[in-house]
Amino acid sequence: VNDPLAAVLREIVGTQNVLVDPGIRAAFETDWTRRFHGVSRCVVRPGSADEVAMVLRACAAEHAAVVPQGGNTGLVGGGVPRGGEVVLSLLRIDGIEHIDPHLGEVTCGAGLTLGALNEAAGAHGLRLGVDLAARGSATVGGMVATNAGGINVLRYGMMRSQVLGFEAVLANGSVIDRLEGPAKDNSGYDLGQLLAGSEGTLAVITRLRLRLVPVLPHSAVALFGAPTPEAAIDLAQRARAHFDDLEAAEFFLPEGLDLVRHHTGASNPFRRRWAMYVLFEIASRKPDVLERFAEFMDTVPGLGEGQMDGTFAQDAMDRKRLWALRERHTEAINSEGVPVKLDVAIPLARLPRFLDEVRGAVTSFAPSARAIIFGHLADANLHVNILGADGHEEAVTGSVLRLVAALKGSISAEHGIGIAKSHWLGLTRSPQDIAVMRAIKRALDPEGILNPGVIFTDTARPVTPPARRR
Ligand code: 2HG
Ligand code: ZN
Repeated sequence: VNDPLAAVLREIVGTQNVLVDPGIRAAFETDWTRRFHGVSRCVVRPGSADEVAMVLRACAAEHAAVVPQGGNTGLVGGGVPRGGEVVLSLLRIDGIEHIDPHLGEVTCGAGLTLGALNEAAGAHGLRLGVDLAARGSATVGGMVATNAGGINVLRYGMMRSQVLGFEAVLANGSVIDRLEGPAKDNSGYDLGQLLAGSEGTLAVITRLRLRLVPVLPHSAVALFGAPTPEAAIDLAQRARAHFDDLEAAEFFLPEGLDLVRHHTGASNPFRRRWAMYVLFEIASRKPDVLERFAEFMDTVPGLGEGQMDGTFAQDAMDRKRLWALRERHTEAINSEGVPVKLDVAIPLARLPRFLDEVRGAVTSFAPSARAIIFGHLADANLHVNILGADGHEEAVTGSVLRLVAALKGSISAEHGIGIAKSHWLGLTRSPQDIAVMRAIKRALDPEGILNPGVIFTDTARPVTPPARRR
């Protein structure tokens, strides 16, 4: 309470926007899974880029580390304190400044949630091209900072593809304003793309100009049960070739379906148990989506002959019901315990081999652990959630990530490195790669104030204890 830094911050943002009460801070200090948490020095909630700049200058003067935070929906520990940092919450910078319905663009604060953005954009028949299950809480600033992926990547790309302009504050308090001007701009380095996926280690994003896409009025969702992963992959390839308006191709496995059904009370859409479930969504301006799904089903070998099964949603409620089987995996898993969450991508052709070997990779270090696997089939992006690995978290993580590296995959497809994967960065990024990344980090944040320990383990440093000076 007598921390002199908190006193300085109060002068900048107002007393009510510096949170020191442990009970009030708690929501900012623990991640969604409960796996990552730490006590912060305080939580500061600036209301503008200028205030962010003053906050960062004040923190730099005290050598106080800062953890930028959006909606706190991250899954790799990159947005919560490790212990002793100032949490810089962007939630107050959440204004919608301008929506241009003709250009399909929005200018808004970094702390705006995806849900609130889509509600406002929806009035103009528009939405953000990135969508994800955490839409109610995830903020656009956090989504850019982590280059979020989600369920529509195959159609619209990841979050970096939506960035048309940005405003951000560097660790030394200087404001970079690249909000306006033509999106088509090759006059030097693209700093917005550098910040996308930088996980709060290079700058604090304060405002964004984002591309919007049309809300397509007609959509159809189908769920298939496939006898093998190979058959599921073949099905996904067929759907990609068949439809030019495929916007999601997701998968889950029978253990995950059981868990979601147990957690939500949903019924099983199929009579028998399949090795892999694949969910597709198409969306269009034209109304013939159901007919086209029916046509597609006619082209799938084995369907209707008992070798594969498929069902499609008849109305919006049905679509929601099918999507829930996929989207409610995360919460169903959380209700069973604190999972080790891995987010990997595997070259599509090696995916069956990965699925064969991953359980062995887990149980060899944690015999009673179980892996629930689901994700984005079109992106070959698998979410490997391990329950019951208590005490063996690091060993299990290493074991699975080494398998991923051996198969030439990615150890973090869309969630980022955070602190959860920082020890394993070298598995898939070369020393030369990492040297360039470190040089960039040093150039933008020479004092190592911003999110120390995230991405690179050894940028973590002892945090200066409060109360010196003055
Ligand atoms: C999803 O695809 C999210 O639903 C969360 O990326 C994945 O909980 C997870 O592991
Ligand atoms: Zn995902």
